[in-house]
Parts: sequence; structure tokens; C-alpha cells
Amino acid sequence: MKTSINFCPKITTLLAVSLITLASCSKNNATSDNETNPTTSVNPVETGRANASYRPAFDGQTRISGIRTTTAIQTSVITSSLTAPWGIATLPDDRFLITEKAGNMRIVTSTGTVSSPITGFPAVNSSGQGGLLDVAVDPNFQSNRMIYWTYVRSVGGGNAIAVGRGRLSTNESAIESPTVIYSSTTPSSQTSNYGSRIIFDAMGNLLVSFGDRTSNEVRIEAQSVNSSIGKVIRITTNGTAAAGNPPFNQPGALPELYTIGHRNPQGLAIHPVTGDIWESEHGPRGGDEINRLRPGANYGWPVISYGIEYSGQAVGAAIQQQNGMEQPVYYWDPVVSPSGITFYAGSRIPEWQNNLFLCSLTQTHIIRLVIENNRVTGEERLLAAENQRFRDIIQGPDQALYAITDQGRLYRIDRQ
Ligand SMILES: [Ca+2]
Repeated sequence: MKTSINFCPKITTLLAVSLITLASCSKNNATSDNETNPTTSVNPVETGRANASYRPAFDGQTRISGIRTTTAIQTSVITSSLTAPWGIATLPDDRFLITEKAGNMRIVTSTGTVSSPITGFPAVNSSGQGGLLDVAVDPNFQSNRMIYWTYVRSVGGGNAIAVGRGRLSTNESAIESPTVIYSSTTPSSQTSNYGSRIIFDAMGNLLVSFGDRTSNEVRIEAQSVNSSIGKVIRITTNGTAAAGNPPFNQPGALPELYTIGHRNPQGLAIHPVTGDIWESEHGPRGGDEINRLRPGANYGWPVISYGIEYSGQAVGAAIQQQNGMEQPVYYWDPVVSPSGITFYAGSRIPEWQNNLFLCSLTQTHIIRLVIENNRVTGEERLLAAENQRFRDIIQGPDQALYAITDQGRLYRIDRQ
């Protein structure tokens, strides 16, 4: 049964209004090498004081030239009656599955009708940053009606992140036969840094990200191939290690591991042209980053980082580069707190094609990154005037972008 809740008045916003005017406030003249859209290149969008004095490994790894969308954009609030939504996925008929952190999943239409909670989900532990987190829809949903979700559950020794699977009942009211297909190692009483995005890859396997769980004793396991802490894993829809996973060639290595050395990876997306998996993660203070995932690679946490501890101390030995550890494609200092990410693969806004869009929680905007040859060449802040903690973003079947916020809104972003 569906209930229509609060169809909100449409808010139309020209992005130009919400953009930060940079021309007068930056003391650094951008040395732009942006070849795609030179007329829209402006000074870097970040002008705040950095926390760390570390130098980037290459030009353009942070504080790249700003860029401005020239297409007139229209932003509307589809609904504002969600409660702490965390993950959004499209159903084949252009409606959305949206999770709410406290443990509910709902179906939302493109006109803002919000369903009652789907029943039958296992209990979640929603303390701190935990709860019902991300959701993915089976590529064969039309025939099998299967969905997958990540959530935090209470277990002996604390809590752990699990991947659930179930069938959406024909009348859409319940999840049938919910099953835990994967559970993370190393239960902890900490309730932060869960990571927890889940997406399908092109082969029909699941990629799932796991955070470092915060504490010094547990986070070091991000470097251990015997643990799912601080990892991206790749599993079948039955929860077993997917065929073709990279070998880690160490005793007891978990066969499901895809990449290691992550801190709090809350964003996963597939590049529409290269097919590479891209990831965003919350770093320490001044060390938020995005990575292009190379199967079997080590992304360095907590050994290398561009940030410092929130206490003000150095992370480990204050190293930013080390052999055998990958450099981030891009990093932010001060932090943006990146959550969900998506590439724009539509044609309605040609200048956005293959750009990466990231949700910023603490800086309350959507980040647009222009990417060429796997490097960032331009950065823009969108919807900054909305003052929302953006949590997840996807491209809808109508080629608009849809984003959810911690304050309970679902936005639609399209050309005018
Ligand atoms: Ca890293």
C-alpha cells in the first residue's frame, strides 16, 4: 500500500545563484590546463586554510581550477518527507528504492509519492553512523525481484556490517526470504566509519565497501588481507568470492578482497567509458580522497594519508607516498566528507558527460569533478545554497541526477 506524503512545492534554482563567487576571493591565480571548457575555468573552489602542510604528489591532485556549468540547470525537491535517507537505487520502472538509516526501506516515485516502509527487514543497529545503509537492485530484477542491502547488526563482541538479500514481494509490501549473504570480520563496539556502499559490477557481481571502524586497534586491519576492515570486496549474489578476484598471495588472505587500505569508503561508481571502479572515502582531518580502484591494490590507510588525526597529531609516521601504495586521484584539505558518488552518463547536459558527482556532507553541496585521462581537471560546487548534507546521488533513467540528504529531501537536478 502506498501513501502519498507531502508533495513539496517545486523549488527552482538557477545554479548560477548557488555558486560561490570566486573571482574576487582567491589569491591564487589558477594555472588552468583545462582544455575542455576554457571559458568557464575559474579559480579553485577551495580557499580555506589547509590542516596539513603536505605537498601533493602531482599537479592537480588537490585544489584544481574551478569550473562552472554553463547549461541552465533546474533543481527541484521531489519530497522532503524522508527520515535520514542513506542509499538510493532505481527500479526498472523509474521509481526509487530508498533506505532510511533507522531501518526502513521505501519506494518513492519520480513525482514524490512515498510508500509505507517495506516490511520484513532484519533488525538493524542504528547507533551512531549505523543502520540500514545502502541498497542495490539486481540487474535481473524484472524476472527475479531480488534486492541487496547493507546494514549494521548487533553481534557478539559489538556490531558488524552485513550484506542482506531478499525478494521484493509482488505487491511491494514486504521483503521475502531475507538472507545474510556476507558479514564483516572483526566486530567492534565503535559506531562510526562503516563505509558501506554496494553496487553491481558489469559481470553481475557485488562490490561492497567496508570502513575501518575508527579505533586504532581495529583500523590497522585495513592493511591486513585476513580482515574485511577497510576493504572493498567483490562477491557473487550468494556472498561467495567472485571469480577473477585479484590474488593477494598471503596465508589466509580472504578471497573476496578487491582492494585494501581504505578508511571510510562511502562512495562507489563505475566510469561509463572505461568501466573502472571509482571510490570516495572520508580521510582524517584534511585527507578526504577519491581513488580509481585497481584490483589487488593497496590504497594506503592508515600508513599514508594527506590528512592529520582529528586530535591534531600526525597519522602514523606522517607519510604521504610509499612504494606499493596507491596515490589518490584527488584529495581535499579541508575535508568535504564525501558520501555517495555517481558518474553522469547522460546526453541531456553534454558538458557533464563522464563527470563525477560526489555528495558532500559537512560542506553541504554536490561536487562536480571533470575527469580527463583519470585525472581531475576541474571542480565545481553545486546546490551549495540548499544547505543540505548530501548523502547519496544517482542518475535516473530520465538522465536527471537524483540526490538524497540527511535532512530528508530527494532532489531532482536536470537542465531547464
Ligand atoms: Ca588512500
